[in-house]
Amino acid sequence: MRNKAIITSALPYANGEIHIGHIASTYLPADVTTRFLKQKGVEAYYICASDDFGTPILIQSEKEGKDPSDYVAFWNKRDLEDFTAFDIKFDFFYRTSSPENIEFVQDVFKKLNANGHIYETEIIQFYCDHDKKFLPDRYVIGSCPYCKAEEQYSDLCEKCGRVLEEIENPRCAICKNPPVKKKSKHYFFKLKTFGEKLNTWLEESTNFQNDVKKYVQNWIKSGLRDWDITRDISWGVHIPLPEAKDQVFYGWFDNHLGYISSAIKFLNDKGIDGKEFWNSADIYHFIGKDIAYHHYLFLPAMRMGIDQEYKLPDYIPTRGHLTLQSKKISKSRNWYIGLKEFLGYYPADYLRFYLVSINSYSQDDLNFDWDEFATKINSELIGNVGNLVNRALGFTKKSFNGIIPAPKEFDQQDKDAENKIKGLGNELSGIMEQNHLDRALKKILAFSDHFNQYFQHKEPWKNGPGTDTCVYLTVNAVQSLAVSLYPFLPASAQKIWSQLGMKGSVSEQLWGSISDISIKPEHKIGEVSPLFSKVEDSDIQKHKQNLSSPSN
Ligand code: B3M
Ligand code: ZN
Repeated sequence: MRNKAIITSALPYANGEIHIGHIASTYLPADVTTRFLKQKGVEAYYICASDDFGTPILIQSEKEGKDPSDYVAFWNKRDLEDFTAFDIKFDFFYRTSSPENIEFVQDVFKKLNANGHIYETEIIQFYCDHDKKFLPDRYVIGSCPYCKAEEQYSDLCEKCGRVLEEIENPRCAICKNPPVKKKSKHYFFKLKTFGEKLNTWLEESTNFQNDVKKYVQNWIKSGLRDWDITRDISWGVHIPLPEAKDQVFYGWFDNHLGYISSAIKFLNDKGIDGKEFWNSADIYHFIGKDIAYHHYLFLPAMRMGIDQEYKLPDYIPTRGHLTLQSKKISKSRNWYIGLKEFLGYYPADYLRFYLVSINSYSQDDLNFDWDEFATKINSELIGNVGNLVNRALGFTKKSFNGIIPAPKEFDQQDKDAENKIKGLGNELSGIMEQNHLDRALKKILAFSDHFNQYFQHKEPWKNGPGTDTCVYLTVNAVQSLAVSLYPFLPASAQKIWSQLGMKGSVSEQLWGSISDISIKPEHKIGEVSPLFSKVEDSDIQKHKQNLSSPSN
């Protein structure tokens, strides 16, 4: 682990609201990790941006009669609002359509070209005589040649999931007239020639998940294809060559460069040498498994192609997809829950808690289930964590007027309890560094459970000889809980912190303080109130009903 880090997560397309599926695999794990690294004293920055270019965005903005730049500006703002409400705390949220990114992308292209990694070829493209437009990707609809499903886009059949060589009965998506074929000169990136280099890099990297590494290496073995990086549309980063001034780059050529250009802009504005920082930091790209190809092959190959002027990623944490009530999330079929909608029902921390706890560090898909959500919140978050905090602090308030008593003698149970506190920070640290966030959260729950039982055994309400030591240690355990829960549940951790009567913000506490017995006798705790409120079954039934409304 270096003492500097840049963390990114897959850039959201600027064409629709963020839903719970988006945050499970990338934004939440990246946010938890960044908060943790900051607590460890790493100079860490979480950088993200909206992904503004591409055919689907242009089509959608045209459908809504909006200028694409206004259209993406709207979603950029809205997405950031939703992320912020969910306590996803970017240090910087920018956009791939920024002047900095455009300039950077063009510069990278020129360097790749100068290094011999680009060539041009004439390809045949659909063209609409009526609209006077080339029709890439989603601009053509027709029938799938395999399963005959109608109204499919030319790049992919959503019915049978196959990638189409050539669609049947092609029609222009704008005017519905049949297109003609026309020649167009396209630029290709020589991905094929990077196979060996990529393979060696993967072989030597120790931080990648083994299963991902294996399937990426299999792709390399079965042969890589060069990438067509050109699109004949107006919305995108323009190709910086006089003969191609009306063409733009494919969205996957420019978007991941937005990680770098946004980070550099942010750092330079702070008065830090951005490039130097990038090259001396740990670089994390958090992604979902569907974009592994782009991040393990295309992205590193492009960085290699410009002599690694910007270093390759050290970590590419790759996670599976979220299903909803065991069904694939689909916006068009209205089978999804918008983040904003969810936050209208429950606090951010409920969803953060649930999603981290079901999300292993693997490609396995995970499932959002309303009943399981209610059970986890009620029995684990409230029944365990909420209970301990409220019990310990409520008792201190009631029986000690909120003043921490000095401990007396320690029996074996007290010594065990003290050792739990002293060991917690280290116990969690390694697992967090390996990105097993779900396991770390489980350990925190076990810690809390231990203290619930300890408190129960000691029966301090009987005011026997062990009472002072029990209260002293349990309140210190609550302090450990606040600091260790902070990356996962920032708002609740701050509440615990305030109820403990601690000054400042829990976010400023270093990780090492988890294992300090830092609350001393005579300390006065703050106002005590319940941290959470129960998830009601009647509400859960309503949420389920909402989902299965007739629009499905
Ligand atoms: N905008 C969204 C996705 O495919 C896409 C990610 C870009 S990351 C550079 O998940
Ligand atoms: Zn047309």
